[in-house]
Amino acid sequence: MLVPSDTIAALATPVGTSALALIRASGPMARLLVPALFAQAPLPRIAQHADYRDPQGILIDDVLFTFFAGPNSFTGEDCLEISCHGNPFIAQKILADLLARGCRSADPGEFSKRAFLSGRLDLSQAEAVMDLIHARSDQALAAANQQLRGSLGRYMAELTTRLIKTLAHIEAYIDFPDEDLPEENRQSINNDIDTLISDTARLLATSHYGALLREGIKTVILGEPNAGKSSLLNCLVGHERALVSPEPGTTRDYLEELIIIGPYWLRLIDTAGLNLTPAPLEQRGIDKSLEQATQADLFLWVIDATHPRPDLPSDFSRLLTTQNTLVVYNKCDLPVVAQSPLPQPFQSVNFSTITADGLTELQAALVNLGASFQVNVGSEVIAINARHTQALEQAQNCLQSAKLKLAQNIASELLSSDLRSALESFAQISGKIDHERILDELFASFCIGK
Ligand SMILES: Nc1nc2c(ncn2[C@@H]2O[C@H](COP(=O)(O)OP(=O)(O)OP(=O)(O)O)[C@@H](O)[C@H]2O)c(=O)[nH]1
Ligand SMILES: [Mg+2]
Repeated sequence: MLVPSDTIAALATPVGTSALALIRASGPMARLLVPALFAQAPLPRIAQHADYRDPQGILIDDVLFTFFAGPNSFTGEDCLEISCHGNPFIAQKILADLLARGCRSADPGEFSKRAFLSGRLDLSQAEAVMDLIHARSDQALAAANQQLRGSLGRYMAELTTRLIKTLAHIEAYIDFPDEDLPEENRQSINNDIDTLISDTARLLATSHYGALLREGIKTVILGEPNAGKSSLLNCLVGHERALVSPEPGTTRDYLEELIIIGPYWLRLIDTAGLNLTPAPLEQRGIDKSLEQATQADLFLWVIDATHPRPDLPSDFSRLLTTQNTLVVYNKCDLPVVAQSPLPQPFQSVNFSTITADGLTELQAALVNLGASFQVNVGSEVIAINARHTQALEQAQNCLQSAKLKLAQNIASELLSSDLRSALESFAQISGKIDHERILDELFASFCIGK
């Protein structure tokens, strides 16, 4: 892979007024910039105080700069980090000066791409940097941190070693076309492929959890009109996000809010009340509720406990399971009536959005439901992303096809070709394969300065 020879520079902190801003440069010029800008020697990993002056000698700001000598830097190259006062005007002036001195403006994700190209990070670790920046919950943070420390890379390295061994086993026979694979070898190769398939499947099972950590657990609040769904959303969000009124049919269109519950990030969706005999406008609201419900991970079914509960329309009730539903008996601050048994043994809590009684129980029940999505792979929290999922699915198809060929006693060459394709798909995850397009696509989704 081509190792870059130019020096890139970018603002690493958001544009806006803040206490400090950080500008960084990476590449061969970083070492030369220190004496040129600050008349000091580039001492690695020591923060130094200096005046930043433009080429005419006019003071821009007093700054703190740190030089990192490659390969002991994030990118693996010589790097210079400059902390200035967090005024976007100052930060832009410093950046413009660095560009005028020969640096190039960094593309999105280019610092991480260089870290990958120099072998400091594998591809899954570079992606974890992005996950870390976007993590909004303890679980997302834990998964990103473990991936950054190489959890997925290690798992893939182990699978890859085993696959190479199996491949070598088969290829040993290709050189002797007259000899069939002996039966006992066929058995052991079959077992090896089986365990590779099941270990790949264990990783694939974390895909849904990965999506939940990155996008939030989609939690739809549903129930009859006036049950207190919007009040529940407001209660969980902590402010008046949704309109509430004693009139049934207040919420016509769904609305969405993100909240943190325990270690999870929930995408909470308030929906229009489900009336079994709706007027035409109400029906449109209910159609939208159904659209949301069909994509939901969790449901909060709100029941007004002051009167006997109506049934849910069947389109909705068939989506509810004991694993994905929490029933909220609301308005428990008022006199309540006995309720008919629920259609399934759902977990339930008694609640009042007025007094917030039951809030702790409700949050604990949501955390419990959230935990059911987590799939542990050994002791590690692994939560793969869509790119990993695609590569692993390809690998699984190839392994399945190899298994079939083995069973049908098809030539070893074809068997080994399937296993080689599986190997390539494995290699895509850590990026140990030369594939410029994948890299460009992947790093383009990063932010500038990262
Ligand atoms: N006493 C009492 N009243 C509540 C409680 N929760 C909601 N309410 C009242 O019930 C009425 C309806 O509340 P909403 O939150 O608008 O109900 P909704 O389910 O969103 O209603 P729609 O959007 O019309 O389907 C309002 O007058 C609320 O103040 C509660 O826990 N106790
Ligand atoms: Mg409402």
